Amino acid sequence: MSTHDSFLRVGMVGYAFMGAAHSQAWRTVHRVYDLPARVRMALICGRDEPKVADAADRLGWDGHTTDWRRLVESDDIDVVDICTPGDSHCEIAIAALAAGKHVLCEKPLANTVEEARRMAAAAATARASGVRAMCGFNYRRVPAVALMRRLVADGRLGEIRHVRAVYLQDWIVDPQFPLVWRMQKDRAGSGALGDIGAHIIDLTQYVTGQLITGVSAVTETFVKQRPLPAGSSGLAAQADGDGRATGPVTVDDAAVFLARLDGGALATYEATRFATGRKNALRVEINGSLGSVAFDLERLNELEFYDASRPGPEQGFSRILVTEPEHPYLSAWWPPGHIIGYEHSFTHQMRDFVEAVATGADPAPSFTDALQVQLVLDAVSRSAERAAWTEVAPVLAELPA
Ligand code: SOE
Repeated sequence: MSTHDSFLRVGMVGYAFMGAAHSQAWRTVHRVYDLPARVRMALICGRDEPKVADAADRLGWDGHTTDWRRLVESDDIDVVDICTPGDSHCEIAIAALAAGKHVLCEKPLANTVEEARRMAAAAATARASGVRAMCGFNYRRVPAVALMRRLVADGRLGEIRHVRAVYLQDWIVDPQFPLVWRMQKDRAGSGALGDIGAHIIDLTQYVTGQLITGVSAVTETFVKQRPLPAGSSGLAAQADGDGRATGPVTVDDAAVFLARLDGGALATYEATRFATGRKNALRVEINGSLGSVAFDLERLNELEFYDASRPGPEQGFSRILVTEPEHPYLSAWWPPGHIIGYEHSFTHQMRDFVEAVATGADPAPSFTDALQVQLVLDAVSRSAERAAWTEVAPVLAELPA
């Protein structure tokens, strides 16, 4: 176990939305759960010195740096947490693993299959010396999602026939919303597909235990040119009718696809940033031969369950309030009925990661699991380009022997 005086010393790269969410979880996790190692928030890294100094102070980090290489090579760091845009995941993760640091990397794992493959290979090599790597698909750790998985694994749904998953946001409906990094292919890899589609791909595969084998997809970029963000450089600029500098949106705004899963289920997926009025609506419904479950992230303390084995007159969807101590992750929180929120999924993620690292177990999802999601994303993009059914390459073929 690579802990120091039973402390795991964390260095985090990035301090925006995900950096803040991860910081909140690192601050909390060993105070909520009884863990084999406590967490020390040692070092935070960002490119802008005054901003990263402020972030360190605000988010509770002991020190800050503008040099991620210094962070990954430091003898005083055990874990590197990567919360940067996708274009730097591969380089930072591979350097950190080579330096013997355990790595937690935000989703999607990388911007391309080629990068994800190199990351998974580096993680496999590092694992031989006890170094662990995990990808941050935090929604796996929502208690109601973990309960769905348990119900499926216990056979309560029988044979799974249908998976219906959507992830709907609306934050760029306004065409004047600026061309931030999430709309640039070289920074983000893809748009709604990789950012939020990746979540529903991972979540549905996790819950059903089935992998996507092929897809038929359409994608669309509804607003093709947007105003440049203040202070941006390096983007190919044009001018709009009012003389403001604009640049091209190089990713999808929405991706819709159907899929086959290897256990025989049929699935449909929709990921969009143009669902006006829908802020962060991740919804999943799964129908099996013996029952169904339905989950909505905007009501994350609840799970709808239809149990077809109940007597006819009693049948119907029931609403489980997922706040009991027997429910996944909840024994350490509040008394039943005292609900939790979005940030708890990250605390649960850190709990599982710290436990795995400190006890020498493999955390999940591994980089190989995340590579498999990347292969699905890639198949979706290629299917949309070719307007044709596209098989998902098997993940093992992607890894070196
Ligand atoms: C995008 O808007 C985003 O912040 C994703 O990047 C996160 O992964 C998702 O949890 C919420 O939406």
